[in-house]
Amino acid sequence: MLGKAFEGSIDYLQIMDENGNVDKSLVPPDLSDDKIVEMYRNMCFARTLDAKMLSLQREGRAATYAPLVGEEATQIGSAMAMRSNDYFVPNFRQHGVFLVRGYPLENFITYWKGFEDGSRGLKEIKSLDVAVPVGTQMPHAAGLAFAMKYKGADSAVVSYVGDGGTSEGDFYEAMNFAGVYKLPLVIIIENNQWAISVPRKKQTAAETLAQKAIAAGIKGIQVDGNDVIAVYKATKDALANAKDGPTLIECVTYRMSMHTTSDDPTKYRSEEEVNAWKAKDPIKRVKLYLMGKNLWNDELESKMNAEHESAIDAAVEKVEKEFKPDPKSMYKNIYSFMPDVLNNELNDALSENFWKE
Ligand SMILES: Cc1ncc(C[n+]2csc(CCOP(=O)(O)OP(=O)(O)O)c2C)c(N)n1
Ligand SMILES: [Mg+2]
Repeated sequence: MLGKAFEGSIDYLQIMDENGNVDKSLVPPDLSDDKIVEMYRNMCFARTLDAKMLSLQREGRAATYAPLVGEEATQIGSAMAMRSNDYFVPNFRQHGVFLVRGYPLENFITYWKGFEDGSRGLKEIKSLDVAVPVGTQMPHAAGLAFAMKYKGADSAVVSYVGDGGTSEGDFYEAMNFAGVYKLPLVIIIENNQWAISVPRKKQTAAETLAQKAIAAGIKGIQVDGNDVIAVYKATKDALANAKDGPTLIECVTYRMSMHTTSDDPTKYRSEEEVNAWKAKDPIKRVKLYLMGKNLWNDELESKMNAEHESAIDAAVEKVEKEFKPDPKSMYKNIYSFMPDVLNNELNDALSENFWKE
């Protein structure tokens, strides 16, 4: 006989469309208009900070930087749905999540100037370190979720991975493990359509990335990642369900800028594609919504922009004036102890007067 062994489907969620129209029946009850204003402010802050980091890098005042522009709704929507007792496991692009979690701006700037010292303070915001090796954060996230369950803690783990990261073994292993043990893990796929120069369609023949959840036996949903309300709702629902197991949320968004400051996207993608996504800008639609309700205007906008710029400028000035990097610190944060090989290297550098003390 030939029967059906399994049948599955993946829902798609959009609550606010490109013109700022909202499907009220889907808005979470706790999401007041005041909170949407806060979302808007956070998204704008993230974009302003992003532009500043880019210009600092171009002036030689920051290290390699991975811009978030275009991905604000995915980051702010999910971060604002997290509870203070939840853990956050980033890759390397979730600057907006760091901001919402309350990571001090000075630390953020210090880190992206290339100094590990900026990572101090991660414990306070319940975050793991930035993970540049693609996908390696996922088993860490699953392990952390396992620890939460083992301890009976009222906490979940919200982890982030790119569309490219979903092709890594680490991604599957983490999701599989979390499914088997029903761990309190929320996996946000920040599908920005590109993994450096590799397009989304080269990552998998599957129609959605969210359907990978089906194979792991966990919940999965695809969300308009440029819709901050949809991302908020999906994350909140996943967290509410976390005690019963993991959820995979694919946020469909777009990397409007370069992969990092060492990349030139004009070499591999068309202007038409970028322009088509500009029409779906995650910030523009929230502004249209708020203006339509008389909750926002040009005066508030310029006041907000001025406040954001001066807060960022003040933090940059403070870091550049006060932070004195200790070159020896690069040896100190790799192992819990100093292995001979590093110790010898450090001593050689010191004896050769590699750095002025
Ligand atoms: C294991 C590994 N392979 C390759 C790289 C080089 N690399 C850095 S980011 C990146 C693309 C990641 O794409 P995606 O997961 O979609 O995240 P995005 O950068 O788009 O946010 C690659 C290939 C790396 N850092 N680690
Ligand atoms: Mg990507």
